Amino acid sequence: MPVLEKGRVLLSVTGFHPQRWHELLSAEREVVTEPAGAADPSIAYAVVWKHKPNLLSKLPNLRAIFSIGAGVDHIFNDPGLPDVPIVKVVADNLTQYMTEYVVWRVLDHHRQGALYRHQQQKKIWHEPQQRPASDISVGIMGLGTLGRAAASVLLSLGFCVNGWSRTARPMEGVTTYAGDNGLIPFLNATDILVVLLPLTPTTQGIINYGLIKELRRRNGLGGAVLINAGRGRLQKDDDIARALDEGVLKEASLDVFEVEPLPKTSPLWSHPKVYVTPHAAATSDPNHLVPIMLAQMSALERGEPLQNTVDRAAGY
Ligand code: NDP
Ligand code: OXD
Repeated sequence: MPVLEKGRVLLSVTGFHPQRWHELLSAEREVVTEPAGAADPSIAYAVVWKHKPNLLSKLPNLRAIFSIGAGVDHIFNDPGLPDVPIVKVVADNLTQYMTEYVVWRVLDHHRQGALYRHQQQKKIWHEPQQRPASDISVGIMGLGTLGRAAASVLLSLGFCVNGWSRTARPMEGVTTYAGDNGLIPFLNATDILVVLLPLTPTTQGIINYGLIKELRRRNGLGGAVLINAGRGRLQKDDDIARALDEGVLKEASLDVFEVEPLPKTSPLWSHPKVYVTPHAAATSDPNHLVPIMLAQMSALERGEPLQNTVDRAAGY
């Protein structure tokens, strides 16, 4: 016996065409893309990606906001955000995509992919020295859902793995560090830095020149490496370019940028030490995610609690 009436869904996205999300949500629920009037009382749920500011505060019966992505910074950009639960994406296939991206980029740097691409272009037949994965420490900044999944595959490949989180997050086989006091020791013990942090007021701009300088530069890799698949505004694009040019960083793989799409004028596009992907590390697949959202709406209406809600004070 439901304790709440079946609610309608507002689908509000910018930056891509939401047709497939609309079709799949409509299989079970009435879906609207614009509220009817200022205060549409029929809408119980909002499914959003970069929705229009102050849109949701006008909905008097809103029960929950569902983010289309694992990151929820786009929701906190709304100055009129209503005080209802926010649900983030936690889904096996998105986690798998991110693990693939992280392992792909770590292996490419570890196995000197950039050097081989250069050698092939120049038709150079030369075998550089190979080192075991156990010589390399990969440090994962953000040991949450995505960070832990990537850490366990990297461990199985033989890498040493460090993790840094806001609160203590022990993980077998991983050397973990937490909070402000743990940051410098974590960086000093890390050769390849993988950033999987959420963007919050605390983490904005954290990947800057000063932080990069703290990374370990041992013989193994021939220099520190940065991989950012978290959010672009965690990093200072110019500081990364400077660190690369000065040799403070050997190489970088960047999936996210301060401004997206990355402006054509950015030197990162053509930097020989940078591997650019267009915010594509882990895509949100509606075929996989909409059934999870619909199940959560039905569960709420049966009186069950929502899963994977955001801690509003922490901002993620
Ligand atoms: P989680 O919320 O599960 O994990 C976040 C981790 O970051 C936690 O370990 C958390 O610490 C840590 N953290 C947060 N704030 C701080 C801080 N101030 N200092 C230290 N550690 C901090 O998030 P997910 O793993 O699901 O996702 C991570 C991010 O990945 C998303 O927010 C999104 O921005 C990005 N993303 C990017 C995609 C892409 O395609 N490029 C796709 C999907 C996600 P604690 O464990 O103590 O809470
Ligand atoms: C996400 C993303 O947050 O795609 O899921 O960036």
